[in-house]
Amino acid sequence: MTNNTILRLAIQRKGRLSEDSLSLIKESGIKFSSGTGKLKSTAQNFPIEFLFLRDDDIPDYVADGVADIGIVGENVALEKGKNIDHLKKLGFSKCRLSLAIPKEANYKGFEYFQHASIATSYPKILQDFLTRNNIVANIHEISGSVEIAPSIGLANGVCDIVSSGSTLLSNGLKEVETILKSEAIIIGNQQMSDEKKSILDKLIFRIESVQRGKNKKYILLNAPNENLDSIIKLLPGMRSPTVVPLADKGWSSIHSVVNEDDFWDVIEKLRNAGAEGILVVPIEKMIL
Ligand code: PRT
Ligand code: ZN
Repeated sequence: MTNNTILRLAIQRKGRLSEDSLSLIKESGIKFSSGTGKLKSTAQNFPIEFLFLRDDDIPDYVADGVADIGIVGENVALEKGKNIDHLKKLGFSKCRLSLAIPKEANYKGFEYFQHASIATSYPKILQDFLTRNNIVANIHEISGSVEIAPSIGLANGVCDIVSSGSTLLSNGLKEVETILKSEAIIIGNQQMSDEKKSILDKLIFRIESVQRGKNKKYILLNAPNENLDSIIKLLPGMRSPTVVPLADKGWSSIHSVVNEDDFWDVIEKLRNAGAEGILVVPIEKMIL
């Protein structure tokens, strides 16, 4: 770097986003110390500084420029975020924001919520949703333990984050509408300098290389030459598979990259097409 510009990234200090946020940074080859209790840390080999904060505070800090970028759930970015850019989805901390009601209640549609009272920590997202669906309801904003509101008579329903659904179930509630599907995202300040933007581009390039590798596997296999054509058809590779002759005459080794999702399918077809000695290797990073 020719100047001293540093990008400030706000990360959740302790909670569901922390571990995956830190792993992503580490997998991107950025070294730093993150001892417990630290509020700030500077990377040793990349112009970036970390602020460790409560997730609810991150959108404001980013909007104000105290931090340049931050990692939060989309639910928090939408609820608390004003004047911030949503820059990149990160694929972890997936959950949904849903409406739920007592499990014995009869649900026929949104009308259930007409003039009802709903407890939530997400009044803004909920109000937008209700307005879009022409529902007038009474929103009770509470900051925690939203799921107990119906059983103590505070509300007819809740609007809360759901992951496995077991919290709703154990509180006698059933999920009836999904308002938002959420995952961790990078949010950004809208007035970043060009120097900061160029550091951000480098960071995102690294993150994308790591993410791409995560959904792929590198595979190596041996096959008799007469089966090469049919095997190559099964393997897309980055451009096309690499084929290397083996010392054993009439045999070749083939190297390629396959998608995690169609992996078992492809392996089965390869075996049927005469492939042997198949090795599967994780990919750390994938640069296109
Ligand atoms: O202390 P700080 O304010 O920083 O953290 P926090 O307690 O506000 O947030 P935290 O760490 O709980 O969650 C951070 C983010 O993780 C959320 O904003 C979501 O984007 C995401 N996330 C993913 C979740 C869940 N899964 C989740 N299951 N956030 C909360 N929950 C809670 C939910 O509120 C409910 O109480 O888990 C319960 C439901 O889980 P299931 O599996 O029983 O359905
Ligand atoms: Zn929070």
